Amino acid sequence: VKLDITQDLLSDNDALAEHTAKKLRDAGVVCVGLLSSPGSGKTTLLERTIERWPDASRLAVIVGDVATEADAERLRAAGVIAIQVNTEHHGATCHLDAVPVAEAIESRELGSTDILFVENVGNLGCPGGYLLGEHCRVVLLSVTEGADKPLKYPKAILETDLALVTKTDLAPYVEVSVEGLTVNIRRLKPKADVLAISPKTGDGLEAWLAWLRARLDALRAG
Ligand SMILES: Nc1nc2c(ncn2[C@@H]2O[C@H](COP(=O)(O)OP(=O)(O)O)[C@@H](O)[C@H]2O)c(=O)[nH]1
Ligand SMILES: [Mg+2]
Repeated sequence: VKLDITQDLLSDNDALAEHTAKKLRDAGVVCVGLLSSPGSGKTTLLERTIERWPDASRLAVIVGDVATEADAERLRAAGVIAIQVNTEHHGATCHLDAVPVAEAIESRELGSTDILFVENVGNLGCPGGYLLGEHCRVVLLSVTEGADKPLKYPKAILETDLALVTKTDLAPYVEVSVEGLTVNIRRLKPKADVLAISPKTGDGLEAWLAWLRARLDALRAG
């Protein structure tokens, strides 16, 4: 007899993620998951977002890495509550699952938060399929990774609500165009929402902030 243990574990994970998503929705908090390869600029984007959000005290971040507290420290320095999850203490996994996220919000007063970001462990493959309780998911694809990555990691495109083509300031140096990446994203998902940004120069950040505000408004409008 072959038992599908993976399926059972995943359905437990999904049930907990659903509980987290409901708890956050009831508290009026929109939960935005960020997914990308290591070094695509997730934490940098959050730092620039925190600087620009009208009230940084209304943002919070749960950040996953295999080891170190480095990203949580960067985010605290930028002015938000940041909870670091080190996956080496959760079986050294290359992605977050619903348990540490649920634990992180368990004892928190959520009413004063607008957006809870969940920065996943840097990886375009492993996080696919693991719901955490996010209401929407964003994938970052930096031009420095090459234009082919959407095609190689299709789940990262298919399971997300927005694709951010990042580090556009570096496009001329790596000979990858924003258009080339966008074409490959849309080969998988013709109607994908795509924004081109450079957290370094600030290009595109207004559109990103508007996208976030629209998610928050939609959640609160029910
Ligand atoms: N040139 C350039 N560098 C960037 C940009 N965004 C992030 N970086 C750099 O990329 C590196 C990795 O960024 P980080 O935010 O730590 O990536 P994470 O691992 O996805 O959280 C850092 O050295 C950042 O300064 C960008 O838009 N342009
Ligand atoms: Mg990071």
